[in-house]
Amino acid sequence: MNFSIKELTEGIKSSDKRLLAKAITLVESKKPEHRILAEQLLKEILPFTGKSIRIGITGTPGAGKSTFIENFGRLAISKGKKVAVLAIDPSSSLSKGSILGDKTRMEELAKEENAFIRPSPSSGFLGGVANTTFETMLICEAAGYDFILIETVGVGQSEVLVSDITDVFLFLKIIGGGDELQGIKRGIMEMVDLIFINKVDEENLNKAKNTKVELMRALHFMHSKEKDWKVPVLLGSALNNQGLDEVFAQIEALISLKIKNKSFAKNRENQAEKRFDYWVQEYILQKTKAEKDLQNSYGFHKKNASELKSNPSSEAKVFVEKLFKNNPKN
Ligand SMILES: Nc1nc2c(ncn2[C@@H]2O[C@H](COP(=O)(O)OP(=O)(O)OP(=O)(O)O)[C@@H](O)[C@H]2O)c(=O)[nH]1
Ligand SMILES: [Mg+2]
Repeated sequence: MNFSIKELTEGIKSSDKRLLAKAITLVESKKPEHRILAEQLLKEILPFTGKSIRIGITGTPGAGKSTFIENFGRLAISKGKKVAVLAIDPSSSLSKGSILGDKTRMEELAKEENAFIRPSPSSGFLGGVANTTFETMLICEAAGYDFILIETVGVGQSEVLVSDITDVFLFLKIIGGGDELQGIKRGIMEMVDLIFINKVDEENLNKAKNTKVELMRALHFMHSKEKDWKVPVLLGSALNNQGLDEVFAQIEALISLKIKNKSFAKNRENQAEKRFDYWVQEYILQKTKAEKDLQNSYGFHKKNASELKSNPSSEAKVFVEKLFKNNPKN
């Protein structure tokens, strides 16, 4: 690394995009020596974090998430906000990332002085990806970004990961034929704070309204995530800048309500606890792998698991019990 922690800290605080990118690369690194530096850096910037609104954006491939972020981001900038865009892509380690393609779709936003766009990490297992995205978000906050927009890519677990690190979860829906709700996992409906039906124009306005009715009916049976919050279903077009102002207003309304309900801070505390648990597991594993005396035992049990001599979970349990027994303090 060619930069000192002091230089990186100063760079972040002055919102220097080049140093911001370097700092993010550092927290994304899996190398233990980089991790030590990353911890130092995070300690320095922590007092300057926490002030942004963290927004997750999900939706089926092609729903218009990137287009939405581009134009919503520009709208937020026009209202005096600084906007950072991150993407979480659990599949990118296999596909080598589809995000660079997305970046070009955010051309206009990328030109803005007050925007920062960061592609997702290209490696790491699921929990790890969410974790580096969380730390990247802290770095962006310390750099003074007011809105952090996180695009989920693909389907599956990425929604859960993003909702685990955000304050607001937005679902972009497109009008489909037939049964509108088919293909929407119940899990997603339970996570959303706001639904935006995208690609609505004059020709499909009626269909969009039907979709809205069906969504609202489905939402009616859902357990409400936030007290006194009825998930709004909005209609618009990300491409033509229609309905984005309303999204902005609803996000502000939700944040105010969460602050009033005291759930805003509580939610973030819960999220930090999850991050803590993640790191407990990660560091135990790292330390185990680094300790010479443990390597044989670790290798032995891992091999048993890989050969399916016993259930991997049982094998891990035996190993962890050994670990704690060997500790003279226990
Ligand atoms: N007509 C119309 N097209 C739109 C609208 N929003 C997005 N699109 C188009 O839909 C296509 C997909 O948009 P993206 O923003 O790339 O969608 P995405 O959800 O980010 O896609 P992935 O990241 O690949 O999952 C592009 O060709 C957009 O121009 C809209 O409001 N109206
Ligand atoms: Mg996209």
